[in-house]
Amino acid sequence: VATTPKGLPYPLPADSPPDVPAWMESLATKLDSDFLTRTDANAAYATKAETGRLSFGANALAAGRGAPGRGVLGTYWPVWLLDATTDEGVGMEFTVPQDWAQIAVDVVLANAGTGTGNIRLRSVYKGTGVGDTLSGPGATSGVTVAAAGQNVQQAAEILVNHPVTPGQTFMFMAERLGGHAEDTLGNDIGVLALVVRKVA
Ligand SMILES: [Ca+2]
Repeated sequence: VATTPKGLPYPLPADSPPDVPAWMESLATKLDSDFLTRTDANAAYATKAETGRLSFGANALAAGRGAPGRGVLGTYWPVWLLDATTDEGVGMEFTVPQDWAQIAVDVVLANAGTGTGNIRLRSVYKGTGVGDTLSGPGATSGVTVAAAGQNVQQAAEILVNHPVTPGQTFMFMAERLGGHAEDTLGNDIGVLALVVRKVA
């Protein structure tokens, strides 16, 4: 059996006689144009998956609590430096996209010095709509992670499966609680980015 350019079995022998009915020819052509190959489907899915992620680099983040400063790690990488002994944070706002029901947030960071120990991180967040009064955080959550080596990139999920409302403005702050008992790394960390992921 012959096949069409996309591999669909062609309902005609390869050496079709010239008197093959026109409707059979047109049916074969239509089947081929409607046929979605696995390769095409995978390509379409990859494109859609990219719409499930919002990334905010250091330059898209603003100072929140404390007095965090800007810095550069590894000669070229712009970061926000968060202190070892006081509480400091950086963050942003974004509009929740349509069809997003739950999010997770990763903070992408690096140990900015030669010290070792743990980093206590906390997320502060709130969603509001037009007419709502801006106020303090509606919720917070914290996590402790081990610091990697100096200038080694690591990611920590600091918000897990949180429900959101499409169209709302969502405020998100990533804080390092330098004064927390579990925060034992004795030098700054550098925040490279916050990555918001759609999980549902
Ligand atoms: Ca500390």
